Amino acid sequence: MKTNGNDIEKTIVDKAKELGASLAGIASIDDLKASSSYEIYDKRPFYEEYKGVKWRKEHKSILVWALIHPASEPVLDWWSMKVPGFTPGNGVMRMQSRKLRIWLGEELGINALSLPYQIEYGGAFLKDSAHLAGLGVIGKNNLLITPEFGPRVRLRGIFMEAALKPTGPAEFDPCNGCDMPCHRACPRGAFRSGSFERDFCKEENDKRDAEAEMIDGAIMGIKEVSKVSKPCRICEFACPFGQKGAVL
Ligand code: B12
Repeated sequence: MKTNGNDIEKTIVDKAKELGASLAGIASIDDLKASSSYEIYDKRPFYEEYKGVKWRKEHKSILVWALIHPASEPVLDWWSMKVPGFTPGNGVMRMQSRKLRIWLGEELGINALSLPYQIEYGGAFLKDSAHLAGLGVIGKNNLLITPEFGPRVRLRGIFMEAALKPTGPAEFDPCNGCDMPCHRACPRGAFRSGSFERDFCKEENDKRDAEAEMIDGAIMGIKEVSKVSKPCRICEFACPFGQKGAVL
C-alpha cells in the first residue's frame, strides 16, 4: 500500500486532486445515514423511481469531491440526454470517478463503488456528504458553500469499503451577517418561507426544460446536435461568497 506518510486519507484526497478535483474529502457512512436529507427525502422523493436506499454494510466511508463550475464556463452545467452523464461537467466527474475507483482498488486494495448522480439509481446526497467531509457548509441558498469557490462547484462521490477518518466537518459560517441576496434573487420566490421550497425551484427549471434549444455537438463535447436545457443558477450566482474569487 503506497500512502503519504501513512496518512491514507491524505493520500486519497491528494489523488482526487491530482485527477482534477478542485476540492476533496472523506466522510463516514454512519454520519451520512444520520443526515436530515434521507429522512426528509424518504417521506417525499423528488423522483418517483426512488424506492429507498439499500445500504451495504461493507461501505464504511464516502470520498466526495468538487469540480469548480465558474460562470465563465456555463456549458459545464447544460443538460442534454445525449451527453454521457447528462452535463459536460458530470461527464468530467464520471471519468474522474472511474479512475479513482480503479486506483483505490489497484494501489490501496480498497474496493469502491462509483456513485451515480441520481439518488433513485443508488446515488448519495452529495451536499450532506461534502459538508461532513469538510468541503464547506450548506448555506441559506440550500447549496454547499465552499470557502474557496462559494457555491460554484458540482459534486460527486464514491463509497469505499474502508473505515477511514473523516476529514470534516468544516468550521465555516458564510451566511452569518449576510442579508441573503440569494433569497431575493430567485425568480420563483423559492425562499419565500425563509427556507428552500423545491416545488418553486422546479417550476423555473421545468420552464427552462420546455425552452430547450438545439445546440451544436461541438459545444457539448459530443458528435451530434442535441436538445439542451440550461438550468437556473440565479441563487448560486447571487451568493457573495462565490463572487470573491478572481476567476469565478
Ligand atoms: C434532485 C436535485 C435537484 C432538484 C430538487 C432540489 C432539492 N434540493 O430538493 C431540483 C431540480 C429542483 C434541483 C435544483 C438545483 N440543483 Co440540484 N440536485 C438534486 C440532487 C440530484 C438531489 C438533491 C436532493 O434531492 N436532496 C434531498 C433534499 C431533501 O435535500 P435538500 O433540499 O437538498 O436540502 C437538505 C440539505 O441541505 C440538508 N441540510 C441542511 N443543512 C444541513 C446541515 C448539515 C450538517 C447536513 C448534514 C445537512 C443539512 O437538509 C436539507 C433538507 O431539509 C443533487 C445531487 C445529489 N446526488 O445530491 C443535486 C444538487 C444538490 N443540485 C445542485 C445544483 C447546482 C442545483 C441548482 C443550482 C440547479 C443547477 N444549476 O444544477 C438548483 C439549486 C436549488 C437549490 N437552491 O437548492 C448541486 C449542488 C452543488 C452545490 N454547490 O451545492 C448538486 C449536488 C448536483 C451536482 N451536480 O453537484 N436539484
